[in-house]
Amino acid sequence: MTTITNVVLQLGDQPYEVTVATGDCGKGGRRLPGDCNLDGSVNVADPLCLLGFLFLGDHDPVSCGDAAGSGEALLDWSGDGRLSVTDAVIALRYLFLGGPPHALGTECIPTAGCPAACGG
Ligand SMILES: [Ca+2]
Repeated sequence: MTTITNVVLQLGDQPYEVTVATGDCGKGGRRLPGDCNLDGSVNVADPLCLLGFLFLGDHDPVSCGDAAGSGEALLDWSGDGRLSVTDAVIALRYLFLGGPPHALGTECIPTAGCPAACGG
């Protein structure tokens, strides 16, 4: 939800009225890259969730948007624009072998067209 508020700022003798928008501002909800099961954390359940989606027809974690930072990009650990078993392997290497983190980082990011699934 976006809230629009008019605020008057006094700079010296001059008042300035500005409009401030707070909330999601249309960017979508915030999600954690790699959090396939949308529980707000990344652990072994997430690469298993991705494999389930890819090979078993489990729930669809990617259909909430297709722009950068959206559902599919959030599971694309390699950042090559495709979802494959490689992304699950990269996730497991990150979790257990000190491999590189998700291509989009390790912090919650706005996701176009997706509901929120992490803080903020
Ligand atoms: Ca998770």
